[in-house]
Amino acid sequence: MNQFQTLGQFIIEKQADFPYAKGELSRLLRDIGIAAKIVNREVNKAGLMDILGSAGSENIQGESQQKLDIFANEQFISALRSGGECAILASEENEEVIHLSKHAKYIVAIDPLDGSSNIDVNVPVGTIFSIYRKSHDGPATIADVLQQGTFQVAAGYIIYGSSTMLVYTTGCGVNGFTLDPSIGEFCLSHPNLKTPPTGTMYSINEGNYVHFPLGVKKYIKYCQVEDPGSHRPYTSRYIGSMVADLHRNLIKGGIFIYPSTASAPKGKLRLVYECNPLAFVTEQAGGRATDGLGRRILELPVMELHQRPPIFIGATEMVQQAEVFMIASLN
Ligand code: P6P
Repeated sequence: MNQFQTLGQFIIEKQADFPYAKGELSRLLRDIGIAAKIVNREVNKAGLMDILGSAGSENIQGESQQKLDIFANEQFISALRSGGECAILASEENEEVIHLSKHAKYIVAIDPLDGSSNIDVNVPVGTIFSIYRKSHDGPATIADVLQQGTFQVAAGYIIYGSSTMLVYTTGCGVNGFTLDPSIGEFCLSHPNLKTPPTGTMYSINEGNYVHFPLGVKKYIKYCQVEDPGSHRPYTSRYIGSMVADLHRNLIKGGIFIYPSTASAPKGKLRLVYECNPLAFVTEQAGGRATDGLGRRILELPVMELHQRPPIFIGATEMVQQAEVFMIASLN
């Protein structure tokens, strides 16, 4: 007997929190949930299908596209097109925005399958999404996608891991839903999810150490120095799949850092598709997300679709401590 509330029941119940809501956002979240279930099915059997490996093509980022990247992208485009509640879809896999329903009032930015290079080795991957309201009357334009993160109406992620979870916020806290394959429904498993104020895990690709800013190097050493009073040395945990690293840290407490590196002088992770949605979720869960110098990710001006900032995200006290080293090391 399933005693959990389903995503659909929860969305309808919470719709009452928005007195002027007419159901469009509820239907949009439903459409994302539907596509996520289809993607989950393929991710879970990827090893059995001719759907592993590279598609032999590159995305707008110049990254090798995996067959599942393309499949996932197509599923979200299809679900949002048929749902009719999305005016424009900006996908990390596409160079141009995709115009869907002319009279819809919502904009969606999505990374359909983040971390997909990990699929062939069975490491968790994820979908990341952001929802904005069209900022004007008339047809939606690219300007509607380039909105500051504080204007997000909703944001969340799906993690395809040991179980499949959908975690999202509409600005009234964070709730997590676990997919019950026996009934094909996302069920409320993590109500009012809060991240611990501090933690003992730090996530960063230390292979880039020599190219890190001095403040990051100093913070890494701070994490590694023995200090039983503050539970140091911390544990290093880096999966290389942002949704998986973010989700673990959100639940257990930790910090994820992707600073500037030699190959990514401004950072690697995209402001629109990864940083803003995950920053919205993290802040709503009581955490902090900045560029390492105290500027909230959500307040960074969005100048172009594939913009990349440094990101320090996770437990508030850990992010603040890293910022102390970053600011003290500014030349
Ligand atoms: P690196 C995956 O390619 C991704 O976009 C994120 O999911 C992940 O956190 C990051 O890149 C890993 O990058 O340079 O450490 O391999």
